Amino acid sequence: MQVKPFEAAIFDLDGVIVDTAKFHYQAWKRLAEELGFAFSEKENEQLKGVSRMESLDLLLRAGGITNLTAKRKETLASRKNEWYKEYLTTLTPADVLPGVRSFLHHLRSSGIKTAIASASKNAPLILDKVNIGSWLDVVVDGNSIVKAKPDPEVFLQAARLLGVAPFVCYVFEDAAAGVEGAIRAGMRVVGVGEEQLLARAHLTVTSFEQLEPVFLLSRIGVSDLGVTGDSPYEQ
Ligand code: B16
Ligand code: MG
Repeated sequence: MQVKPFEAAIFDLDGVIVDTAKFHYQAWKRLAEELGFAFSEKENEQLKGVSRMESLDLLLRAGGITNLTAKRKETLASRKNEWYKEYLTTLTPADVLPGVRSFLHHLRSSGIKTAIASASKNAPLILDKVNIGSWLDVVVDGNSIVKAKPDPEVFLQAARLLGVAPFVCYVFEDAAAGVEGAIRAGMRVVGVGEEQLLARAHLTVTSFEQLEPVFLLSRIGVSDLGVTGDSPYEQ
């Protein structure tokens, strides 16, 4: 198998660069409780990477709530977002996940381009609070896309703005919807989190600390990551 070049790294934000996924869960759980039902961490897994309004629909379905008007849904989503933003006030540069800064540093010093591809409309606020904007070439977020993950739009837009082809990109994702979107974009995907939840990723790690030695120092490609057989990325 021919090894594809690695020219760009595209990162999801919530749950990959910074642990804001826990704040989303806290806010959705609070909303569920206010509406009179419990919402587990397992149920929350499907909301990861999915847009705010789609997340609300999934939450309401989990609680057996149907037939809400669009206006009521807007109100509930805004309420959740206000709580979420309240939790974000505690965010500082120290909340960037372990190994992320060092990984970004190595990427950039190896000439690899970097981007964020997030479904979140709060991405600019988060990036500002954790102060990593200067490590990134491009940011695409929920304010500039029409179709949410698992649609590949956010990843393709990031590659286009970076000026690279999809097959030279690696995507780093913590959500099944994001892994699927990156695969549909024709990119290679590293899942960050639990392997059984991210089964479609080409490789899964629990942290960037674990990834850095294998990934960067040797500048390896797909075959070295154990992806063999009829890869859609083979040319
Ligand atoms: P907001 P990511 C996603 O961000 C989150 O994973 C998902 O839980 C959230 O619903 C979505 O952003 C929209 O976020 O309500 O802040 O616009 O993981 O794609 O960086
Ligand atoms: Mg995420």
